[in-house]
Parts: sequence; C-alpha cells; structure tokens
Amino acid sequence: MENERNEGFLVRIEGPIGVMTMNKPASLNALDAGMLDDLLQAIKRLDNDPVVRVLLLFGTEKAFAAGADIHSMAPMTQQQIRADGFIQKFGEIGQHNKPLIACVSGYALGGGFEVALACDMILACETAIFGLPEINLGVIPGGGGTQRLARQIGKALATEMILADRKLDASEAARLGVVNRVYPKDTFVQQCMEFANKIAGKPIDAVVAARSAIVQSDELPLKSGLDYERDLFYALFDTDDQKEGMRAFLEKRKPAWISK
Ligand code: CO8
Repeated sequence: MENERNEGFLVRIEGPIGVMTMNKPASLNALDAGMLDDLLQAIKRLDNDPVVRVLLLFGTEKAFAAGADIHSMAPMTQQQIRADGFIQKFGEIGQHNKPLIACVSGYALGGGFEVALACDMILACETAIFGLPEINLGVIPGGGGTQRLARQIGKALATEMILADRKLDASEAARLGVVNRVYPKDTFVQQCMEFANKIAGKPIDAVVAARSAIVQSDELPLKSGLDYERDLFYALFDTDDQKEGMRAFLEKRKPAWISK
C-alpha cells in the first residue's frame, strides 16, 4: 500500500479525489483520540474543498483499523468513558455531504469496522477481514455496530458476529452486501481510485443530493423519506447540470458538466 513511509494520518488530493490514509502500522491503526480528530478534520476540510468530489479512506495493508485503542480505554470507569470526548466523536463520522468511501485492506475490527460502516460505501481488498470482537473484551460495539450491521445484514448474522465473534472475509462481506467491490491486493489502490473517479465524473449537485436522500432512508419513516427525496429532485431543476444533462441526452451527445 502507498504512503507507508510517513507515519500518522496522511491527506492528499489527487484530481477530484481526497485521499486519507490512517498510517500507524505498529498499532494496526488503533483508533485513539488523535487519529479520530485527524480523521474528522480531514473529512471536513475535503468536504468543503470545491476541487474534491469524492473522499477515500484507506488504512495500511495489514489493517484498515483494528478497533478503538484498548490501551487508553482499559483503565476507564463508566463515568470517565461517558465524559470522554473521544467516544462522542464517533457519531460525527457521516456528517458530510460528498461520498466517503472506506477502502479496507486487512483487519477492520471493532471501531475500525464501525468507521467503515459509517462511510457511504466499502471497497475491500481480497485480504479484508471484518468483525466486531468487543465481546472478547467484556464490552459491546459502541460506535454504531449493533445498529448499522443489523440493518445491513439482518439480525441473525449480526447477532452471531457480535455475540460469538464471527468474522467475515471479503468475499462473504460482498455476498452479504456489506462491501461494494472486492479487488486483488496488487491493484487495490488503483481500482479504488478508478471506482472513485467514476463517481467524481458525475454532476456534483446530483451526487450530493442522492447521497443525502440515501442517508435519510436510514433515519426517516418511508413517507417522510419520499417527501425528502422529492424535494431534492425538484431542487435539482434549478441547477445548470440538470439543464445540461437533459439537453445533452436530447442532442445525443455526452454532457459537459458545468458545476464545480
Ligand atoms: N488497540 C490498541 N492496540 C492494538 C489494537 C487495539 N484495538 N489492536 C492491535 N493493537 C496493537 C497490539 O497491541 C500490538 O502492539 P504491540 O506490538 O505493542 O504489542 C500491535 O497492535 C500488533 O497487534 P498484534 O501483535 O496483536 O498483531 P496480530 O497480527 O497477532 O493480531 C489482531 C492482529 C487479530 C487484529 C489483534 O491485534 C487483535 O485482536 N486486536 C484487537 C482487536 C479488537 O479487539 N478490536 C476491538 C477493540 S474495542 C473497540 O473497537 C470498541 C469500539 C467501541 C466504539 C468506539 C467508540 C469510540
């Protein structure tokens, strides 16, 4: 995997793609307060950067992230962990507008899997392993795992994963709809970039609106969700790209998207 020479949290912009890399291989990217702060700040910055259209989040080759940092959590009391800002920050992942895609190689465990589940899509390397092993530490997933995973793969298998530490490999995760694509190790980064570039070539206002409507499908009752979707659909008729997209179709040519 790229960028492993520099330790820490790395951010770069490649064309229209904002690429973030969690790169603390010695701890398998254990998520501590610093890593989470860096992640949240980078998401905010890239989301607000007009050049960027899609955000990718990588880990290292061996681990996307092996969970929340057990060293810092181990001595905490209930009072301390409730008051700890670190845990609260997990809920802030997902509060962005542009698509955020987790690119998972190796372990995505506990909080690491929960970060991936909070992203809009997951691309997996053939080496990926997904799990919520918190039960082995005497706790449960606390970053959305019980809620998001049960919604995605159903209650039965989610319960087995959480109670019995059943893990998923990349192909099983793909079959269950947890991940969008599985790529070979040798071409993983390149294929993730190609996947992102395909979305980056679509009209940005429509991409952001579609993502927002899909996110709301987890939150809203169907009737409210349908109203929300229709409002966004109407609003897009005030955009240049709606005019260009429909005109291009009628003129039998490729659209030249206008919005930046
Ligand atoms: N926290 C801190 N350090 C870690 C973590 C972690 N989650 N995972 C791995 N490390 C460290 C190890 O301590 C080790 O460090 P050192 O070399 O200094 O001893 C180093 O990473 C390499 O790990 P291993 O030697 O264990 O590597 P292996 O290849 O033998 O094993 C595993 C890899 C299987 C991934 C193993 O490291 C493991 O089981 N890790 C823990 C996985 C886990 O239990 N994750 C859940 C953590 S709890 C959690 O995520 C709760 C989330 C709740 C929500 C959070 C809200 C904020």
